[in-house]
Amino acid sequence: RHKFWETQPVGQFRDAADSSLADGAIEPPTPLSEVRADPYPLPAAFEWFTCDLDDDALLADLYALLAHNYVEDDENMFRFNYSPAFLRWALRPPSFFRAWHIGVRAKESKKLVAFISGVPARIRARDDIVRMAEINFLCVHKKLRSKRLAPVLIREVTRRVHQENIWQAAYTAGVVLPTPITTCRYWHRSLNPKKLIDVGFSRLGPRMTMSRTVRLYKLPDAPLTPGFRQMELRDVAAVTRLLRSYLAKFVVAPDFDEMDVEHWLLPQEDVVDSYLVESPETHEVTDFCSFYTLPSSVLNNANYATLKAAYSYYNVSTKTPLQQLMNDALIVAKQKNYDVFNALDVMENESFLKELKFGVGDGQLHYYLYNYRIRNGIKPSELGLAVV
Ligand code: NHW
Ligand code: EN5
Repeated sequence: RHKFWETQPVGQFRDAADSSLADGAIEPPTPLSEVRADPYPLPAAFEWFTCDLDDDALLADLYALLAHNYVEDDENMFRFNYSPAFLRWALRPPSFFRAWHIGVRAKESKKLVAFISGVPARIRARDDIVRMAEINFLCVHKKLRSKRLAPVLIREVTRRVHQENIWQAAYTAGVVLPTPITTCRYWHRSLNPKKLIDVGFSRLGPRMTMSRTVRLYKLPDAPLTPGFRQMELRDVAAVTRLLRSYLAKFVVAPDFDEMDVEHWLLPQEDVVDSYLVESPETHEVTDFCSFYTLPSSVLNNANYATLKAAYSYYNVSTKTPLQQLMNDALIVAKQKNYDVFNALDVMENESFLKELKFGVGDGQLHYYLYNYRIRNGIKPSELGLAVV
């Protein structure tokens, strides 16, 4: 049934009943000298191409490949539209490897037709901190689908990860593969309900009028919590401390240091936004929230080309109730003209979704580990890892 995935060191559906299988690596590392030295063969018309994201022209090509061929919802009404600045941010965290930004081009035209990427991360599973690759942006041009190109891309990124002596990976997908460690639901909070209804992202509820709907989702003009402000460079140490102690509660979570926090959480316009609460009395940083910006193209709509979406990222509350903190996040997102605020049911998000008028979406996000078993999986609320 899964001709490719059956050959890979991932939890197989048939292993579920086998209680002799322990948590941790599924297969041991091999000596680096045994890692295949040359790239996997591609069909003759194509060639491998390591992408240099410093190069604006290449970045524009990658942007275009994804904007036209990346993930759509199940009814093909919307397609993720990651911005060039976002792609640079997502693909160049501390200690990234250029060799893990892998393109496939047509030999003749040099047109970019497929892509896969990895970035390094330290991820903790229970009490085991593991060097991993986070794999993302797997994309094959629509005209080259169903030709078994994806397994070649996956084998090639695996080879290049192995060359760095890294043997595990984390990834997410909207499709079911062998075997998710957990399955999350998307929730959506309307900020601009009229536009969302006009583009078919949401519907007018039963017995609701447009004006009642607009009133239902109305938010204050400015955040309510005293001391709520944007995160700055000088906050990196305090935010790292807050986040590290918070993420310790989850079964699977990243092991962030200050360099990671500076990269992943310091605000960058239209890429990532982070806010914190600095106590007006003690000047202590007590709470933190963040979201990233991922617009979607609206396919086949005469009035609108894009939907501006914010995605909940990492949030930590120690003094301000999480619900109040996230309400302030909704308020600033509304001020910044986002149409919708999305969140998964990971971490403690269940505690505010219903109260803050999020509604459940039709999409799911499955989380996976490569060459690492977590018996019986975990609940979304035990997951402390957010990926872009
Ligand atoms: S999930 C987003 C993936 N991208 C999209 O959905 C974009 C639109 N779709 C496409 O571009 C985030 C194509 O449909 C793709 C498949 C390229 C998805 N993950 O070439 P074939 C990520 O980027 C399997 C993994 O004929 P295609 C995470 C499928 O099950 N596998 O299909 C990426 C089948 O295998 P099976 C996927 O439609 C994580 C085989 O591919 C998959 O032309 C990657 C069919 O290939 C998916 N999303 O191209 C894994 N979708 O065994 C990383 C399909 O069932 C693993 N497949 O026969 C770790 C590696 C590093 C390890 C380091 C130690
Ligand atoms: C790797 N980082 O399906 C990610 N999105 O619910 C790759 N639905 O936007 C994998 N179908 O429910 C990504 N509106 C997997 C997700 C792929 C994209 C996807 C879903 C998530 C989505 C929307 C639009 C549906 C359009 C028709 C949806 C309902 C919102 C409504 C708002 C008001 C209150 C009730 C809910």
